Amino acid sequence: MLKRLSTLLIACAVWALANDTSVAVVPLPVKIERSSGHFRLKHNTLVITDRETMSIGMLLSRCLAPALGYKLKVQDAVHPRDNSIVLVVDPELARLGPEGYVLEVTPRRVTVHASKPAGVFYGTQTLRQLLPPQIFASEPQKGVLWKIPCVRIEDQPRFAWRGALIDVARHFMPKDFILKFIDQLALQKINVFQLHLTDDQGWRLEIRKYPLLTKIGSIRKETRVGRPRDNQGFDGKPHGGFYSQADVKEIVQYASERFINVVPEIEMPGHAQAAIAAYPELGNTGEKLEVRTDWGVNKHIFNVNEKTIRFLQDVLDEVLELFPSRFIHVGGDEVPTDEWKASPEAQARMKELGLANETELHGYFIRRMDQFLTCRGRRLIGWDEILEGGLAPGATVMSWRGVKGGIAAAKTGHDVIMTPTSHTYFDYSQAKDPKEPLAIGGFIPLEKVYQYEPIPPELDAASAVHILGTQGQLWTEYIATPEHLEYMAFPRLTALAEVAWTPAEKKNYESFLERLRVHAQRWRLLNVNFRKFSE
Ligand code: TNX
Repeated sequence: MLKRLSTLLIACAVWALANDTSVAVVPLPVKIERSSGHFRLKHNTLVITDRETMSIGMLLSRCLAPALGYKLKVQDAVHPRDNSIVLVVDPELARLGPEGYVLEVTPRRVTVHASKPAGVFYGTQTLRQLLPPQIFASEPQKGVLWKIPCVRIEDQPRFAWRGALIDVARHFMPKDFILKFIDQLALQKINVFQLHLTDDQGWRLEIRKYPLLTKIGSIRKETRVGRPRDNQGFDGKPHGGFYSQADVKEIVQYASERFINVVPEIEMPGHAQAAIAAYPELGNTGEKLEVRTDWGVNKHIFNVNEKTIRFLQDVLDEVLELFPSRFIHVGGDEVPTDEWKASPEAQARMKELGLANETELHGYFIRRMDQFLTCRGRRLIGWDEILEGGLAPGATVMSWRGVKGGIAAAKTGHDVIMTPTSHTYFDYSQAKDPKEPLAIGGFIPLEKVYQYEPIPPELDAASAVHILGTQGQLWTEYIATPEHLEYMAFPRLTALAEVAWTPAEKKNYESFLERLRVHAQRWRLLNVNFRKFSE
């Protein structure tokens, strides 16, 4: 009898803890120990930092202020005291890696310890999610007690690369929205933000040496309505926009304060029509092209002249000045070689270089960029097509056409980011409801993303270390506004954030949905247009 009663009690306690939405943290931390009681945040609670965590403390104070109605004082102090949030770097915690942290909440104080500032930052993101959801409101909340449940959380990410990509080339997204999106990435502990800056339909980055790239290349005269095969014609309205170098500096700075690395992508040798429209000598035919108005793979690509290679390296020089990222993405995907086949110049070049075919010429092109970037202390990334013409020695591969490319690259010792269309393309539709907005195709519902496992079973442990992580893609052919982009991104990107952060054996879809329901309250207050996920 007694035994049964105690089993029942334990079951109740487990149920209560499992359903304890006061600890609704996404992505799920590695270890949470809950104890009774809480810490109460008040107007005179101090944020105590060391020199390295000062800016993190100020950011925390700033982001809590709108809902609190007051700004917590931040002090660089040696001794912790009661009624404080203590943020400290502690080399003793090296076992948790550069992004891990320990967060302890007792009735007297909150402490975040980590071996590096990044870990402290992630501890503060967890802390925000331990507060009542109203903390995400943009104006002072009356009558809310700012209680933080007593916990000890020990946490660290599974993968080093937890990414999101926005294609700002097909549809430009304003800078202020990009900053808002970065806030969302930070909250979910995503640490890589890839900006797809150039494509056939638009060049979105100011390059001082070649002003026509944006003067001509950033505007297309109109856009295809619907999908090409539906033949609904064009909208007759110009579309444009680009980031000035000052905008980029602001974006990169804003992201770096949130421990997010912005990876720029400059597409070559395909997806190049906007650049060729600006500078026709970069093309193969001399034909005067417009910035492309249609979608789909395009036959107009860069030529392989030394002058064009120099041009692109000049562009990269400015890109390297703007983006401190060690990884620089050069695209490399979807390169039909018809123009190179038809071009006497390209054929002569192949002969001179002793290359057997156009695929090898593509490989040569990418290797030239790899050498250039490697000499400057950076690392080249490209889509998995870069494997086909002989992989450049320093290259990292984004495996998008399934996982085969990723497996092949990892087996030969190259680093890989897993970005397969099967699970990480958030431009694909998320429900079969006819009321869903038009999507490019595909079907990737929330649970499918959640169940994604980035390490393919084909890899042994030695090769698996080359899988740096995973990334969600938001291609924008059919996504014209920030609201629509948020709708496609959330909550699927949140599911992928948990895939990338939480140990596989700790993942649980039911628990995720439970926590997501609380997260939805945060999104409402933050004005994030997420898709409802009642399923
Ligand atoms: C393929 S992913 C592309 C993009 C498109 C996307 C649409 C990749 C490397 N290339 O150019 O926008 O499909 O889903």
